[in-house]
Amino acid sequence: MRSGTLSLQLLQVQDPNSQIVHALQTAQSLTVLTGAGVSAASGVPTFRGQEGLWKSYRPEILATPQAFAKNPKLVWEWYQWRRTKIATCKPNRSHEIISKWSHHYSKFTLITQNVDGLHEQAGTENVVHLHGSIWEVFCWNDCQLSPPRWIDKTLIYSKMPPACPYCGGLIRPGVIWFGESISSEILESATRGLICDVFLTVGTSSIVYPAASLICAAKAKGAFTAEINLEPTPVSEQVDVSMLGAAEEVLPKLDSFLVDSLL
Ligand code: BV8
Repeated sequence: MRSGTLSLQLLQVQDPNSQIVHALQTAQSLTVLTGAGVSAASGVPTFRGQEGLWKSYRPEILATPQAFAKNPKLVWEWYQWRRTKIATCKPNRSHEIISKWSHHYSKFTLITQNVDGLHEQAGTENVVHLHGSIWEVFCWNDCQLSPPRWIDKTLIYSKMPPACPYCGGLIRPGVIWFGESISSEILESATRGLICDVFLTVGTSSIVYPAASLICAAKAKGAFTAEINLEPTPVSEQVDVSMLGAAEEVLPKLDSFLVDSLL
């Protein structure tokens, strides 16, 4: 990215008359897509950052059905470690601002790749969980006695890997792994969110599909598109405005310019 545009990007957030502020002030409908960068300030490790979760593991080792079939205990140890870490985390200013905006716009959609549940904890309306929830499980054998999925907030299982209470087989985390399809219901909910005045992507590396394709799909349908990230991503050159900065600093700044119009 050219240095000139970098300073321009930062100006977008300082200038109450910038394109992004005008777009948010005049929009009737807003869709936000979030990734791990939104939860970073809450203490939830990101996937690909310096301290990223993937740094110690490769996705194909842990986040695939094949990995689980091969070594369910290792995969559950990783998810159990993440659950115990996430259980101590609280929503941060990013979650709070997105929640506030979710109650303001007449049509609001939050599409999140995050599985930590912090958006719901912050009271956000209309959350689409593209990659599922770390606080849900379902039977690995899809046994007839068990529901499709259920909430299970156990932090330390007495037996690893944990057993299905309905059939005695295994349970698995209720998330979408690499190579697994996202349900048509969830994809339809996300697709409905593409029809919006503003599509804002926050804190995602934009390399995991189909999530990474959404902002350009929204732009093709006429949305004003903007990105907030600490660093450029593969979509930075394609969106209308790419703002470089920490979400927990940029979102409150943008909100401060909107406060009159949001009242
Ligand atoms: C599928 C599990 C059909 C839950 C995860 C094209 C089309 C369709 C599929 C593909 C395709 N090309 C390739 C594929 C296959 C694959 C894929 O995308 N691979 C990638 C690696 C190329 N996609 C799939 O398999 C998907 N399934 O499409 O089904 C199909 C089926 C078979 C074959 C083909 C297609 C399923 C993908 C879901 C995978 N599951 N997680 C869990 O355990 O958590 S993905 C994992 O990465 C997380 O869910 C996470 O959400 C996701 C993306 O990561 P980010 O959230 O972006 O986090 P990351 O650390 O990468 O980045 C953080 C960013 O925040 C950074 O940019 C950083 O700079 C920034 N940041 C940090 N701090 C801050 C900040 N920004 C602002 N402020 C801060 N403070």
